[in-house]
Amino acid sequence: MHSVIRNFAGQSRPYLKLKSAWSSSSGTPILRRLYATTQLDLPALDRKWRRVSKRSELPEEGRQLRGGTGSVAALKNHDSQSTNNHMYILSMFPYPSGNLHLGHLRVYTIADVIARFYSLQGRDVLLPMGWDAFGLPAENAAIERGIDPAVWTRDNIARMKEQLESMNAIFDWSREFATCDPEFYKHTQKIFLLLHKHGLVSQRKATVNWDPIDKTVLANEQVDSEGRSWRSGAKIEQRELEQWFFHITQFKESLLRDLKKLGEDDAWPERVLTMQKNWLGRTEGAYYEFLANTADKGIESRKLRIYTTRPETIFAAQFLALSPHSLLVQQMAQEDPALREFVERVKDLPPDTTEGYEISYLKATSPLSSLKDVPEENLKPLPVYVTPYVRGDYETGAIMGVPAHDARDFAFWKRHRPDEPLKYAVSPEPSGSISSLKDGPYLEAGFLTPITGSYCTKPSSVAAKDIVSQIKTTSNLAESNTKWKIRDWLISRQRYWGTPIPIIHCNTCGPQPVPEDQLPVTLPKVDHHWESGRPGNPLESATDWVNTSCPKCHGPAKRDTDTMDTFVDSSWYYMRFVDPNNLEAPVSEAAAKSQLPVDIYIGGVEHAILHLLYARFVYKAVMSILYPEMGKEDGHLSSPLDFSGEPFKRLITQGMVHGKTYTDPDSGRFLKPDEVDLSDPSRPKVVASGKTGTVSFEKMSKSKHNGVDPTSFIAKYGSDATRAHILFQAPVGEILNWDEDKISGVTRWLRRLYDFVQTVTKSEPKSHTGFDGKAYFGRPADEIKKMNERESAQWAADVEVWRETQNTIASVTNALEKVYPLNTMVSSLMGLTNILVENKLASDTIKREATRQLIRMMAPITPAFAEECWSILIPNSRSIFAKGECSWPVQDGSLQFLGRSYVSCAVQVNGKLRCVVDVPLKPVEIADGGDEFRNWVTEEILKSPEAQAKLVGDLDIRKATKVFPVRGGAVVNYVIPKKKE
Ligand code: ANZ
Ligand code: ZN
Repeated sequence: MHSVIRNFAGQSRPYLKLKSAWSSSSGTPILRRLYATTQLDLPALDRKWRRVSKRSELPEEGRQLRGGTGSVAALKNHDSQSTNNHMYILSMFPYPSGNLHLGHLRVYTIADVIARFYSLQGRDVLLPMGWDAFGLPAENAAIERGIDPAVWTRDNIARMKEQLESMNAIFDWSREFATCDPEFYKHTQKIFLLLHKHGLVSQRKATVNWDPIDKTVLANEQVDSEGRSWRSGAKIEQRELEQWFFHITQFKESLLRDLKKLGEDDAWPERVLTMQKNWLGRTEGAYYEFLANTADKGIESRKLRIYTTRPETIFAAQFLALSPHSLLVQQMAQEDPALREFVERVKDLPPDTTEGYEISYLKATSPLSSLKDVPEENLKPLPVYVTPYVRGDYETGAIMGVPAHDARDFAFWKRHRPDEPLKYAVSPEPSGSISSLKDGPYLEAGFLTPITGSYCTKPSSVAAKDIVSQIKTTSNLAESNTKWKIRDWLISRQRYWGTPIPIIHCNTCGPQPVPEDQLPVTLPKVDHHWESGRPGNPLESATDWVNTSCPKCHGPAKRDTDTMDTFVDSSWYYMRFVDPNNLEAPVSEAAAKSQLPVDIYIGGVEHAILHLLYARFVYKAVMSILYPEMGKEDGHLSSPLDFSGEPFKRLITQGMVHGKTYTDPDSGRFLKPDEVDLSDPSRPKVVASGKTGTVSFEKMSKSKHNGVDPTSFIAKYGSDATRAHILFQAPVGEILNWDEDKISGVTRWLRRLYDFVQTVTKSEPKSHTGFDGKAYFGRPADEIKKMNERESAQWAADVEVWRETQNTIASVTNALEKVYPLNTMVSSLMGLTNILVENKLASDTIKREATRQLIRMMAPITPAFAEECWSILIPNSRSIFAKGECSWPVQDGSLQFLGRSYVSCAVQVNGKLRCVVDVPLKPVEIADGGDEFRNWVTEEILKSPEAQAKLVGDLDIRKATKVFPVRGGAVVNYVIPKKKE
């Protein structure tokens, strides 16, 4: 069949290529086949529908696509909507390196699929895109090639945007911005000043890596393991410089507290929550004072202060240990030559050493002795050791040794007191029984053991608090202490390509904020600097720019020449997308309240710590100042630090994309594409040696020659197949091993479905009338019975197809809601396609309706393909995505009628009716009338008690030599030869 090619805007364009019906052999064309087969040209389909959607977008939404910044007209779409219908989906915005890679393609595909899904569900979806455009690579390119970083960045953005467009996503480009746009960084500066005003920013001295050749500050990543600059090779110096800090530590309590909320309903991955928690690093520890007594040696008895993070284990303390560097040890060493010698020998040993020296004349009494009813055995004075595994520069330089609960203490104890039994204070058993504990340390928390007297059976954490507070009250020999690992965020960089810090330094008035009406402080042009290839921060030498007047006293003053860490830009960009053209504020109250926070945030797990923590902090800090009602259910905040709002409701972390890598089995060398012969894909041959190359999947990199260019891949296979391939190959959260060969499964699927769609339409009334599955399958029992008798095969097929359709709707919707199992969405859709295509018996109505549902479900993944099929199915439709035209399918309530229902089967033996029994509807996978069917139906008949009773002896249908099913199994006639007497 030669299908008529429908085309867009009257042009004749071969979206379907004709496979040559003529093939030439010995120069003479011969007619090989009567009909040409059609072939789906996916890339052409892409181009067609991208053009269509571009055209239809413009007049309708009134979009004025201005390059770079968004338009006010586009805003109305979102801003006027009620909050709860709004859905903000965001993928982490890219750094404009100039090249889109597969990691980008993967994350944006996921985002777009989810966005299209919610849009089909009638939600008002926001899917913006922008550029994280400040940062070092642009500056390095500038230094190396003498071009302005702004120009380099703009070029890259243009290139990447073009590449991005080929993936056919519904990004709202009207909101596009780059963080290096002055319109954007004006507000980055405003945020800086807002935080400054509220005491959340300050300047203080800090140590930085200084490159004395390039005269510049380096990030830690730019210093190699030998302490040399990655660029100049100079030995890095540590310098004390004035640096700007954001006081993230002030928000540490709420940053920790609110992780709980993010953990509900798996909104954020457990792994990310744990990393954030560890980064914040809250530990509740305590100081204990032990009493060191000495008989002789003339050292007065004195207090020994130790630090512990497991205060409840004090009951199991079996020794004290001091650092060789501690003051007490230094003092004692003067009187004790053996100790002096030991200290000299061991003081620089590594921290895993078990070397130790017992100070035999020193014994320590535990502060537990100040408590009543402490079991006697805990009050024996403890031996005191000196050992280098106790550091002199950490806390008090002294510890209590708990061999039963600490691995280092255990190793030490085993060496020095091998015969003394361990004392356990904590047990995994709620009863506190230690019977399950072997002769080794138990490192976890648990329940206190009987040796702890009245604390027995208490959980570790509770006991820890109680013991410390009890000792504190009775003797003041304990003090609780909470520590945090998180430090203030150093945001200043001695770099050009970043947001200038909006501060003016005046010798008289000190640092002054740049007045609001002078924002943004824009970066000066310093082309001469790039051209001259000079190192260092060009802002310092831009004298016209640096020299200014003090906003307060108007005397001569200088601008701050630092710029902000690019993490500052990405800590708030998601706020800007909901209000990209606001000149006054980073984001207006109305936009913030109706559209923030982000509903679904998608990105790489490499940002699990810093970016997400900074963004959470900046959101809390800025919103608690600007719109505090957003951070408390009842709208009242007792302190800004209590703000409970979070910027990202759900976080989806996608896995990496690994590339197919070929290695020479002899040398282990990575092979370039032209060094491998892939003519037999199952056996990659090393060209040079003829041996079979080793195949593995590795992180993509230039050195492994395993990179894949997404744009050329899309050009070859079309964006639809590429998108489906990406999703199909791995669950969203896991590593995706990119194997080009595997896309053939996807393209075959699309082709097959496309052919099927065309056969379905042929038999078709063209109007799109609603189909009511519940009424169709839930019709009265006697009618169903009649259907079964007349057309049981067709009815059974209808039931099967519709049941699969309904189940697919449920599983696909679920996969889209959960996001991580999107790979199963593709397989469900492929499964339904198979059932539809292979089912020859279903009625036209059901085939048509099921196909419509299937195409609607495919729309988020394969938008152009779905558009094309939809336009064939519903020729007068505007677009499968047009609001009101087509919504996301929901189950129609027919499933209750689609359980494998039974049909009555009249069983005849040798032409005579013997019984009528119920048998299930024939599953579609069993072909009608074949041997498989005969065996199946015989087994089903014999499951009925009536058949079992009647069909015995001569009537045993298992002995039949011939079986004739009639009307799809409504009647089955068995021929059983009579036994000869
Ligand atoms: C008793 C104990 C029992 C400990 C137990 C641990 C487990 P962080 O988390 O790194 O702060 N410690 C204290 N000061 C030390 C020093 N100067 N040099 C070496 N180790 C020192 O570690 C705190 C824990 O490290 C403290 O808690 C202490 O050992 C040890 F089952 O005290 B612990
Ligand atoms: Zn001044």
